[in-house]
Amino acid sequence: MTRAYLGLGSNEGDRMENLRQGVMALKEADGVVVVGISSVYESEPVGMTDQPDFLNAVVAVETTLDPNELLELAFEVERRQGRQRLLRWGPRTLDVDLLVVGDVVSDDPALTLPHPRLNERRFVLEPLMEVEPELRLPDGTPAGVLLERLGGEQAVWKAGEL
Ligand code: X6L
Ligand code: MG
Ligand code: MG
Repeated sequence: MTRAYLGLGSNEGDRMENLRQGVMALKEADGVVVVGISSVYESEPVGMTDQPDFLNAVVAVETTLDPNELLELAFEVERRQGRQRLLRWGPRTLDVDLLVVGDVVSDDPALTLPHPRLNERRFVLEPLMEVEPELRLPDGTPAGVLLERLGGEQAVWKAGEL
């Protein structure tokens, strides 16, 4: 079994419902047991700023899937929630990102682990720290140190529970 952390995001349609359906789909998937769910956090969009605000959450799972199988599952869950890929950083009903998968380190462009921009994103680190305050990345860096290193530029606020 491998512990993995998945980042969920939505800024299109019924955002809370999209996150709930995403978590339900993960709970129903073979080879995955959901062991932790963060609160839901709201924040302004990063990257492409002219789009609706996001809701984000982090889910911890125990899985027998390998990273590529987990990525396929993430795409399938997005697709089931009606995600269309029109613009790279554009609005989405549901985004499911692999943040950390066990101690896997990979620079494969199709699946970089840990997630390459994890340490720049408060909307990922806040819920990640809530669900696993003691988490260390494969290189030993505590996730809490990454959060402390972030400036206060991006506001992220709690918006509910799944
Ligand atoms: C310069 C260039 C600075 C690009 C930042 C940051 C690009 C984040 C993409 C960037 C840059 C992203 C979410 C979001 C997106 C989300 C919130 C992305 C991919 N996803 N904003 N923006 N939550 N709040 O889930 O993360 S697009
Ligand atoms: Mg994302
Ligand atoms: Mg994604």
